Amino acid sequence: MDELTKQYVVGLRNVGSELKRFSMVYKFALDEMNTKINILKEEFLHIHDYNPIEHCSSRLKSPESILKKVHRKGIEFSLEAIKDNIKDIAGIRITCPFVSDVFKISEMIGNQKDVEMVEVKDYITNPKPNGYQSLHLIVKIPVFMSDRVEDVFVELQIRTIAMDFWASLEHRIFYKYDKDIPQRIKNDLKEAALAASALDAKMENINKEVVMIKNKNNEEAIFEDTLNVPQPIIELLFKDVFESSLGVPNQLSELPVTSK
Ligand code: 0O2
Repeated sequence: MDELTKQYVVGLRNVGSELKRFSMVYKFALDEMNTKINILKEEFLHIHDYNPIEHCSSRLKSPESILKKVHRKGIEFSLEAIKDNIKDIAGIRITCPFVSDVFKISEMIGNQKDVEMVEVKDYITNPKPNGYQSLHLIVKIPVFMSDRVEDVFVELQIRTIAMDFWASLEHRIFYKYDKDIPQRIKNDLKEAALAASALDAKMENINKEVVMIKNKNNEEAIFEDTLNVPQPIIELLFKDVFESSLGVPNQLSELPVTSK
């Protein structure tokens, strides 16, 4: 191999290694963000006995897709410029049962000390003209490498199952289809988005009502359980409270206690 070819091969290897490291940083950012989301999910489930995340998936933008975006946005062709300007190389999609969960998750993520909220696009409050609904967040998180800390952008798309159903099918049917689509079809698509939104509102209301019924039943069950606690134990538990605050000992004997 002559000197020039050697230099060329070494140069290529360096570029390859740099690219590999570049994409690794985004993979680590995804790993880190996924861990954060899992912790939130498990803790929320533990405290509230409820899971606000139905599904979570992540992806790294393909090199082809990155290059297309570089071209489309007229970004300078360097790793530094790509890193600064393309903020959705690492992407996470979170699907939630209800609209309120979407905002709850967004708030919990935003409250994390090492997560910087860079951009919020609320297509739920303000849907896109075609009907698309979703909450998009661009966050910046630190990724700790062996020799440096990299601040990495991650795009989070948070939406309900109904919004995701519409978006996934619309994407399949003709998102980025650059030919003209008849207005009638566009209207139908928007109508479908409105139907999905109405379904979300209905399901959220049903859920609220059922939660209220469940809570009321729980309170009644706790009250009944309390009544079933043997009288000596209740007296023991509340003796000090009654004697000190009322100055009347043993008023509890009037409670309809059934000892088991
Ligand atoms: P892909 O193939 O899904 O990754 P920007 O990212 O800033 O250059 P934009 O459009 O301002 O472009 O960003 P925005 O509005 O946050 O949308 C980014 C992503 O949201 C898109 O990624 C889609 O995944 C999704 N999205 C936006 N609009 C629609 C829509 O009308 N229908 C569907 N199904 N998805 C949508 P990409 O990179 O464009 O595409």
